[in-house]
Amino acid sequence: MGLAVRFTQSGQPIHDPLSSANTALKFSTSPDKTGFPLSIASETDTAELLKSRLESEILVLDGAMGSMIYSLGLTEEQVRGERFADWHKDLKNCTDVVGLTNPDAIVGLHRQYLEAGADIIETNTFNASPVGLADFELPEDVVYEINIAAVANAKKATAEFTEKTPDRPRFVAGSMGPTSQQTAISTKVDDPAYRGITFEEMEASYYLQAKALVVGGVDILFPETVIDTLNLKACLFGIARYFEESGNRVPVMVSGTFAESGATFVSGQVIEAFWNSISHFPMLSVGMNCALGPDVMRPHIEELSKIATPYISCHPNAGTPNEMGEFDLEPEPMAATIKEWAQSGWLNIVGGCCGTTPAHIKAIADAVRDIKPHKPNVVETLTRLSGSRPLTLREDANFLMIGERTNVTGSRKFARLIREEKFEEAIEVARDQVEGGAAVIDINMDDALLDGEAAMTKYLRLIAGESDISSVPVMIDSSRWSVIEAGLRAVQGKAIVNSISLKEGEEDFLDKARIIRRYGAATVVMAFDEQGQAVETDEKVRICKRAYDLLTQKVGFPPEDIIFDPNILTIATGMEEHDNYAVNFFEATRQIKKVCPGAKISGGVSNVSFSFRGNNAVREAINAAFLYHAIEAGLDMGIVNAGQLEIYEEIPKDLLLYVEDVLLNRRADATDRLLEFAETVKDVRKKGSKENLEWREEPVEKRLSHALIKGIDKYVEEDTEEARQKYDRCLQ
Ligand code: THG
Repeated sequence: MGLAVRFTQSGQPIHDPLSSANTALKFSTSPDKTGFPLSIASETDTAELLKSRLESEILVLDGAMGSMIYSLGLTEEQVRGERFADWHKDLKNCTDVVGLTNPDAIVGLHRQYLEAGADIIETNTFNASPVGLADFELPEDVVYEINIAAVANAKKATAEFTEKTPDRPRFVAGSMGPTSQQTAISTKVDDPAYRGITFEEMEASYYLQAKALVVGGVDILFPETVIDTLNLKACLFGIARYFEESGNRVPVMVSGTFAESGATFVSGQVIEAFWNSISHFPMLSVGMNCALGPDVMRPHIEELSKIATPYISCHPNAGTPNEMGEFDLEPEPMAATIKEWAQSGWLNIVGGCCGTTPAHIKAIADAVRDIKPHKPNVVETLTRLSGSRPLTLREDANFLMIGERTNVTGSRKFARLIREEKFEEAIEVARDQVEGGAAVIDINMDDALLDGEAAMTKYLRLIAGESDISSVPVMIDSSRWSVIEAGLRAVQGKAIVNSISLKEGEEDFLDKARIIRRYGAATVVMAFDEQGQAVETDEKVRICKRAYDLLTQKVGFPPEDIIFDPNILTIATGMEEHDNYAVNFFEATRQIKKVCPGAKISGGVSNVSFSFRGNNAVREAINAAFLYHAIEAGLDMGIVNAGQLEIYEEIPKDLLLYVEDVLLNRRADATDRLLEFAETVKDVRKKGSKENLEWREEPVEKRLSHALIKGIDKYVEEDTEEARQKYDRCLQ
């Protein structure tokens, strides 16, 4: 697209928020610095009214606006009005400007929907952001003014109706559309790393629109028709930033647009993954609109209503477009479908999108009157992450593997590929990790010879286009904050930051945590403070507990989004003071789990065996035995070489004895004995390591389980066939 739009950080408002008529929104107290509003709504009377009505009834939203404006039949001249008579771009398709040049026409349309029974009407601002209106080359101050005018039009109409029925006030929601730009996917077929726009540009654009809408006086902000979750995250980031900077707050409704498959319309994220990506933002409602007629939307809205915690909204199209591209679902059948969903207890706010008219809204309003609204879900507090698919760590979850190989400091091969810009091959490293069982991949670009921010951004964008890799959440690993933030701006899913710590003191720690929260990510917290890295058990526990209290009490960081890393340090180095490192880790893990309820524990597992570099057989045995004990102590996840993990039960008993003597610090000469024994293991393993087929001697059940755990598919057909013949029924 190459849109030459540039935005100032805050935009240049034509109204000063402080002097605006909208003073009711001002907070009397200074805003918290959580990176978020702590409550979903401002302390305004309207917000309270809105919430109280939602408790007892289903509220009705208006219907399509664009088609109504086109049906007015305004000419190019009429759309331009006097003000834009000489504008160098055609404005006929700029429906948003009509509110400025023909305000009465827009007020008239709003009236029709209010007459039909709408409780909430949307401002005519679907495209009215700098990015959304870029094609028309209107300057930012005009974009700002369009929003102000649009709110005034909507409020004029609602005021008339609220005056008539004061016990039933009508509300104005500021519509914020998706724009034509994508941050989550490439819009150039030959360049998968291309993005039409950056996260920062998107955020600044939505910031300006949110500010204009709130200053104009909306009751609600409504990012809707979301087809790209990263755009939405930028939008919510911009809204949160505006709320914090101004002290103003209004409730926020969010509505996504999903394809028939149930994935976000262009960025391909399934519903639960979408919800996990945005659930950090305390919104009034989440819902679905556009793309689908009610028939196809049914299972998707049902799913959303079962997993999301806010109120649920839904405003589908009037059916799927026919061959002529028209929406021909009539008001009555559409209302009947929505009524059935409402009766099923799924909905709080209903309305219509493309193809709907005041007649549809009237039918819907009549249909849902007196039906009990959906009761917001209370869900289990679990660590919930996402790529394009959700990842939930349930209480009984198995140990979660985080792939370590996509790390320029952890793999010579990966480092070479990135340095030589062989990105296609570098993507295969991630794929191997996922195929090897990694449920998350750790990505690190910390190399002095690399532009870390650029490499992180490019790599994340590239894997976003690989459906098997992008299905898993990413762990953004860097010791440089700017690289972490570059990573956060490139992922639509709910990621994990790796890592923050108290190394630079409390203020720096809390600032970063707030920003992470605003991006909606979880975070690894290293057991590190102003004095350095924690080595002893009590230091590890003390630092983690201190970090936990700070995060939960000062930032409102959810415990389940905190992942402590109590430092896996290298053992068997020959230095006596390292002998208890593994034991300290196990013990600290136990204690941290007790004193920091809800938090998870992780670590870089391969670190523990660095001293056996060059002897993979022994390294793998140490890693596997370490994992066995760490998991027993409560380790929830770990950064490992996925696909290469040895199985504890399969470590030769003699080797295991020497390894555990070292790990558990059972005797003073443990390291010497392991070193001596390692010499013999090295040779034996080297010969057999090409393809150690000892396991093929086992009975078929054992072989199948070995192949499953190791991901070996070579013998699967013959083994399953043998098993099938052995048993009476396949299921057995
Ligand atoms: N905690 C947290 N993050 C971390 C670590 C940690 N990130 C990085 C690291 N530690 C975990 N990742 C790795 C990756 C690779 C190796 C070890 C840890 C490794 N690599 C081989 C080696 O150095 O011998 C490389 C071999 C090769 O080049 O192929 O062992 O602790 N939060």
